[in-house]
Amino acid sequence: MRLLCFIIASGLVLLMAPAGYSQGALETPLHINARDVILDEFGEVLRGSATAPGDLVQVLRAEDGVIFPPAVDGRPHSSNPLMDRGTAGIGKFMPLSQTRPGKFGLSLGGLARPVESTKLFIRVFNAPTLAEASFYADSELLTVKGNSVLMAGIGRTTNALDKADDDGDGLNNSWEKSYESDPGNADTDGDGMLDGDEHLAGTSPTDEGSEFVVARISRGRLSWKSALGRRYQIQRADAAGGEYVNIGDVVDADPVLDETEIDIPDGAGSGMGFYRVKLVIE
Ligand SMILES: [Ca+2]
Ligand SMILES: [Ca+2]
Ligand SMILES: [Ca+2]
Ligand SMILES: [Ca+2]
Repeated sequence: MRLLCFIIASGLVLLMAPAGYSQGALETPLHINARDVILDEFGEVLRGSATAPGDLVQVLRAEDGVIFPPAVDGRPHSSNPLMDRGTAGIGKFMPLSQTRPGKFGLSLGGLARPVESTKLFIRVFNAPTLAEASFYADSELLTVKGNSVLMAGIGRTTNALDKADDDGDGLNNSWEKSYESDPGNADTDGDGMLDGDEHLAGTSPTDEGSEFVVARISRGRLSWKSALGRRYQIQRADAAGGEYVNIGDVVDADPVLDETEIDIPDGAGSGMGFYRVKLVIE
């Protein structure tokens, strides 16, 4: 009788022990969730759904508590090994009803559950595989503590895997991959504007119809294709081959439309000169 009481008592002690001590006995999986919607380098929500997990998510160990950048091909640094079952996709474990997920949830259970005090972080890529990826983002350093759920803040995948600019056009190799432009040709679409300049202007480096042109002059108003956040300077010349001079102040792009329209400065009317719009690079 005395022995039986002792066994019950020790069982209670085990259950009431701190979570870190009892985690092995309880076998509770470690849950890791994205805190916010994750955006890619273009500001678009990362792709993937509950039924078809998409862009690549990795759980990496930070052995010395240090996060190192990946290699050019996306492989993790040797001090940040991929954890057992530490691969997932955007959309995993998200409710089916969620139409714009951009998040993930994953669980590491059984033998894959990291032990107490393990330091880890989440790395998210802008594509489902390393071969397709060009940009990534890392969460902050996370520490396994009892049974608490780890909430990973990722932000945007704006870290370039390949920062080199092989053709010197101002666009690094990662952006060339994102745009599907040619990393060995400074003006991929041959429209006279360098790939890097097209990136700054918000035009497409792979579409010769997407360049920087005056779209319309009508009744003393000038309109052109513009991109949010860009600033422009209007210039005028008396003849097509003449010298262009700045007229008016620098103009901010229309914040809503993909075109900006203004009164032609200095009261110059249509047909009285040649105009062009220059992107202001600051
Ligand atoms: Ca380039
Ligand atoms: Ca290029
Ligand atoms: Ca071009
Ligand atoms: Ca173009």
